Amino acid sequence: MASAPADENRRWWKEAVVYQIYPRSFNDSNGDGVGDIPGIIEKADYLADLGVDCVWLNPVYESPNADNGYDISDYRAIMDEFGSMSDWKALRDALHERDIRLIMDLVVNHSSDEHAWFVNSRSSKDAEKRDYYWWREGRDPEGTDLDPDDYDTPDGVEEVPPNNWESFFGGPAWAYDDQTGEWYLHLFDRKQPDLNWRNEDVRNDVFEMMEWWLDRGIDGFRMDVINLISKPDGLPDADPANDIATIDRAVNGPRVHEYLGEMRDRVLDEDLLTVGEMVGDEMPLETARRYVTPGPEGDGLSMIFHFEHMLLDEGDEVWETVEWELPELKAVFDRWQAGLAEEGWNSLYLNNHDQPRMVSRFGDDDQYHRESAKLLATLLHTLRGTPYIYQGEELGMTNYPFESLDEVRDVATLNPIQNAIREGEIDSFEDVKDAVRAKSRDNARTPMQWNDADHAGFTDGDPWIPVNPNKDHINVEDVRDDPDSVWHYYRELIDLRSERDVVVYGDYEPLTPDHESLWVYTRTLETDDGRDTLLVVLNFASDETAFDPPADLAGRAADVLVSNYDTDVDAVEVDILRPWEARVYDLG
Ligand code: TEU
Ligand code: CA
Repeated sequence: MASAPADENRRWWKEAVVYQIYPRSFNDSNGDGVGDIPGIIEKADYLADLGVDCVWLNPVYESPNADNGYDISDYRAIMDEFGSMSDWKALRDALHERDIRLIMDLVVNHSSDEHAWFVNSRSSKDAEKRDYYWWREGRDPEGTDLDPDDYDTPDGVEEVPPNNWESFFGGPAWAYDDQTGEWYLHLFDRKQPDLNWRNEDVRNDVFEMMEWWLDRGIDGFRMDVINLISKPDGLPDADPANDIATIDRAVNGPRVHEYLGEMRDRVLDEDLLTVGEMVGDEMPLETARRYVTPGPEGDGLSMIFHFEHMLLDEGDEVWETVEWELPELKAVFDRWQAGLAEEGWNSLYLNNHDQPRMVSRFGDDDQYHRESAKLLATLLHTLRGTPYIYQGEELGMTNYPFESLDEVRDVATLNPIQNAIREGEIDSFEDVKDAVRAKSRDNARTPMQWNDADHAGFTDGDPWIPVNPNKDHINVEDVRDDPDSVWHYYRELIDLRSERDVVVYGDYEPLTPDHESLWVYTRTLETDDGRDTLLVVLNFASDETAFDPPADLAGRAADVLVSNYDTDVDAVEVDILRPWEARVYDLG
C-alpha cells in the first residue's frame, strides 16, 4: 500500500491543480475581439481566488493562426494580437507573485510554413535548412492506389505523393510545392509542415529554444503531439482499409524515446511539469510507462495526455457519434490508474481546447447541469493524478448550439466539411450539424463567460467567435455570488487536495467496474497517524440509483466531506442516490 511520501519524493506537480487558458478566448483587454495576455493579467486574482496552482497557457507565439497558434512562425516572439514580450513577463510575474506556476505549450512536431526555417527550406533543394522538413519526390501514379485528381498539383504535373497518409485535419498529409517540384509532409494543416527530428540540427535548435524559455522562468512544458516526432523508417503506406491507419503508422515511432531521452538529459529536470500529448488509439501501458518513468530508464516526462476516453463516443464515419457507456469509461480510467500505480503518474482531464465541453458530453447539460458538472469535477479531483481544469469548466460551460458554418472557425471542423461538400458526400451544413454540435473543437473555444452583459464581458468589441447565449445564466459573476454553484464546489475540491495527502498519493481501488451507472472507489494511504481512507460514490445517471456498499465497508462510521446534494449521512449504508449525486466519504 502507498504511504505518504517523504519530502524528497513529493512533487509539486503531483499536488497541483492545473488551469488551462486558451488565450484567444479568455479575456480581451483592448476591444479587438481577441483575448490577449494583458486580459489574462486582469484575471490573475480570479485564478488565485479559484485556488489553482499552475496555469498551462496554450500557444502565444508568433503565428499566422492557421490553427490558432499551433502553427508557429517564431518560437521566441509573442503573437502581436496577444501582446508583447514585456506583457508576457508581466503575466509570468503576476502568476508567480500569487504562487501560481506557469507552463507553456511546446509545438515542435511541426512549425508554420511561415517560419524562417521553412521559408529557407522550400527555397531550393540545396537550401541550408532543406533537411529541416520532410521533402520527397512524388511518384508515378501508375502502380499506386492513388488518384492524381485527389491532389492539388499544377497543370502538367501528373504525380501522387510518396505515400497515402492523410492529414489529421482531412485530405492528404503531403503538399506539392512549386518552387522545387517536391512534396513536403504535414500531418496537420498544409500550413503546418512536420519538422525532421532525424536532423541533429533540428533537435539542437529545439533544445536551445526550450532552454531559452526555461531561462525566462517558466515551470514546464505541455508538449504538443510529442509522440509523432519520430516517423517510421521508409515512410510506409498506411492500410487504406483502416480509418486510423495514418495515426497507427505515425505514433510512437522508432526513435521517439531516443529524442525524448536527449531532451531529458539536455534540458529537463524533475522539478518541471512536463506533460506530453500522446495521440493515437490505445497505447500499450509499457510504452506509457517508458514515457513517464524518470531517467535513465524512462524518458522522464511528468505525465502524458492519452486519448482513450476521448475515443469512446467516436463512430466509424467522421460524422458519426455513438453513445459512450459508463463501464467503458471506467475501464479506461481503471486501466491507467492501475497501469501507472507504481511507476509514473496520470493526468486527469475530460475536456480541453480540442474537445467538446465535458458537462455536455459526459453529464446532463440540461436538467441536471449543476449536479452533473459537480459530479464530473468530483471524479477528476479524487482519482489519482493531476487534475486539469479547462477554462470555463469551473462554471459548467456547455457546448454551443451551432446553426451555420458561419459560426465555425476551426480548421479541423471546416476542412473536412468543405472537402465533403466539394466531393458531394454531404449537401450542406444541416447534414453534419448534430456532429458539429457534439464534437467540434469550437465548442470549447467560445469566449469565457464573465458576466451576462453583451459578449459575456469577454470583449467590448466584436468577439472573434460567437458567445454562447447561455451566458445569461452561466457566468463568473453569478457563480461567485451563489454559494451552491459549480464554482464554489471546485474551490472545495481544490482545498481538499491541499489538505489531504490521500487525495494526491492514495491508492485507487475500483469497486463497481461493471455497474451501468455507479462508479465507486476507495483511495487509501498509510500515514504517520495510521490509515487514511476515502470512499467516492458517483451516480452517473439522471435517475435515482440504489447504492449497496461493499461488505467490508458497510456500517462504517463516516462523514461526507464533499457532496453535490445536502446529506446528513454519518455512516456507509445502503441508500438511494439522487440523479448525478456524488459523495466523498471520509472513513478516517
Ligand atoms: O492536438 C492534436 C490532435 O490530434 C487534435 O487536433 C485532434 O486531431 C483533434 O482534437 C480531434 O479530436 C494538438 C493540439 O492540441 C491542437 O489544438 C492542434 O490543432 C494540433 O495538435 C496540431 O498542433
Ligand atoms: Ca485583444
